Amino acid sequence: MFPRDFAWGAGTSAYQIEGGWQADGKGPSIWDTFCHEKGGIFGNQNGDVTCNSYELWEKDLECIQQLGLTHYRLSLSWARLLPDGTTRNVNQKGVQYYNRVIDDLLACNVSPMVTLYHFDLPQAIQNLGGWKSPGVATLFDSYSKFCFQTFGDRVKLWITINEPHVCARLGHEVGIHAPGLKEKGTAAYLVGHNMLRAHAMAWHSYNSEYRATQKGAVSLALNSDWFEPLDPLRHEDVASAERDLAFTLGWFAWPVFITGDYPELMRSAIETQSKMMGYSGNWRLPRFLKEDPPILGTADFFALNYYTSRKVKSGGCCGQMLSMKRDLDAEEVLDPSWPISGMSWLAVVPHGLRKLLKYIKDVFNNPTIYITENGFAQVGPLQIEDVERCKFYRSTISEVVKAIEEDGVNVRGYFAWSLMDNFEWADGFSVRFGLFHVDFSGAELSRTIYQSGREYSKIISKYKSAQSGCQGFLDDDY
Ligand code: GBH
Repeated sequence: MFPRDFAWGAGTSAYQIEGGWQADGKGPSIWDTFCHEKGGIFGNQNGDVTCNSYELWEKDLECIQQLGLTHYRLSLSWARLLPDGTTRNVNQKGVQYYNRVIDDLLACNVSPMVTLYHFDLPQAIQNLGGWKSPGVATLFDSYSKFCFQTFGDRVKLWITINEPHVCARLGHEVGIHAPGLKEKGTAAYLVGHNMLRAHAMAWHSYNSEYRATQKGAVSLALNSDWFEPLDPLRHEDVASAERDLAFTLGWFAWPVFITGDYPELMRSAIETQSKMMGYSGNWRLPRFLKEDPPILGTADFFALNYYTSRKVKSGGCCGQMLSMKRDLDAEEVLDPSWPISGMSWLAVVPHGLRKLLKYIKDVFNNPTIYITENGFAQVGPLQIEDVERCKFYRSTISEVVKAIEEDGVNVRGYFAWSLMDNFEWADGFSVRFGLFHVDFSGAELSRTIYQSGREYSKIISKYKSAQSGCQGFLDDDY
């Protein structure tokens, strides 16, 4: 059974849904630049308009109400609020927009969970070096304080940074996300480091300046697959799976939840590769300095984005150059029994979520966990009757029930990704994650509920009525 105050939510992010990329004084972000200049996005698409939530927020609110959500997770566009990234210039129109969203949600009895940063750095800050530059942490801290000050009387759940792993790796190592850098084996570690410093500064600011009056909670959202050894009897596979967990979840979760520093496994793997390539010492994975804000303990809950699982075996690397892949020295494969959703990376493995939750409980000292993202993609011909996705949500949520009831994991919320179809980064509009379909070919951008939206809404209302002691719960099957 779910705890009484369990959060039933759905999520979106600013660049993926808002549009209005130049409206009312918004500054450009690295995603505006990346889509307009670098190409590489499916069909040359961009988020200039996307769901146009900047103008159509009421439509989103109707969707939220139709689902019966208790929580809605959205992100703020830093450059909409602070066009040049600094608090020297505040865009009041941006403040008004988010005030309205937050007030409308609360008026409908929906609690906002607000992410400060979901991939869309103000271009002005990129021009100063972006996340590679240590100074970004101070700018992020000022932006965060501005948001706590402006919205924190009403927002009680905060995520500082969404998926530092994805920003670092896809943005600075692989280059398929903004800002599109491919500085293999170096930049991602620096970016991850500055993201942790930025997060920690913001958490400390909240802790010392706002917590007493605002009484909210702050964390960062970490994405991880569940990794397990291809052959559990092979020592190399077991070690590779452990390394993969350390490089994905551990990279950020160890510093914040266990030691204040990176996993030893990660440090030694990087050092080994540096040496093999003829470099001395561990110069790629930075160390936290005395001047840095302490990282340990800077999360009031554990926010997990889970999508899929991998089997891992040793080896599989790769060329004569430094790279994260080389450092990781592990090969990820799919189990043939796992169905694939619309996207090749997204194998459907609901039981992997249960295992990952148990792992987090055991390794990171039994934290309160919010599943801040989880979802299923549709590609190809539109199916409003999306039976596979209905099954996906049912079985995923039943795995969460098992994690709570049988493994004693302290899960406090579940956020489906996403409220509606939106701009799926490098995949543009070719991939649909929504509980609502959005008609991007029509001027109205009309939202239509998928069958999976109805299904999720039924699940929510069953659990809600069970919690309030109504009859009729016992004969349901999830
Ligand atoms: C989330 O990240 C994002 O937070 C969200 O904005 C997005 O819409 C959602 O996923 C759906 O994609 O190296 O090319 O094989 C999810 C974590 C990690 C999933 C990287 C894709 C591998 C892509 N992502 N992963 S690739």
